[in-house]
Amino acid sequence: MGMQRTLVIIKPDGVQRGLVGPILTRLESRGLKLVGLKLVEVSAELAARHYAEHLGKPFYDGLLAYITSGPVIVACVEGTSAVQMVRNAVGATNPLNAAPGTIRGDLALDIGRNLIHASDAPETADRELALWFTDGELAGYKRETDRWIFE
Ligand code: D4T
Repeated sequence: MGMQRTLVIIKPDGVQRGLVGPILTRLESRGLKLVGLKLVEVSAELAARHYAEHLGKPFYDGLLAYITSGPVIVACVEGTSAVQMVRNAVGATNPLNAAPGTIRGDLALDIGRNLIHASDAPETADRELALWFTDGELAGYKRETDRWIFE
């Protein structure tokens, strides 16, 4: 698979627990390129648009309260098969089932405080990136290290 961009959100617990650096380091160290990064205080409206697919589910209200409970870090990362790559690095939705070595498997305990969001498919990534970033906030640039990361 070729180059993809995907959306990552470090949720309010990640910011509060001082895990922004460690989480971004894992993604950067993998070779993924940061093309967008900002801190956002999430409005109820944006939260509802982001989690529209979960409307009506029993955990919906708690999910919206959680994501709006403090600032989040939103990132766009780019790399080969970035969508699946980041999902694998993040681990299962419920940290109980997240493999050791994954972000949730190493740093989280509870499904309602699972630290991080990552887009689950390329089409979702396109939709979510448009929701969280304007085109002008995403940078197109080359890294000198790219030839050491991509064949
Ligand atoms: P996000 O979207 O936050 O990256 O999580 P996932 O992609 O891994 O999982 P999801 O969309 O199925 O769930 C979204 C969000 O809802 C919370 N959740 C989920 C919950 O609190 N209770 C539940 O039973 C489920 C299924 C956790 C993640």
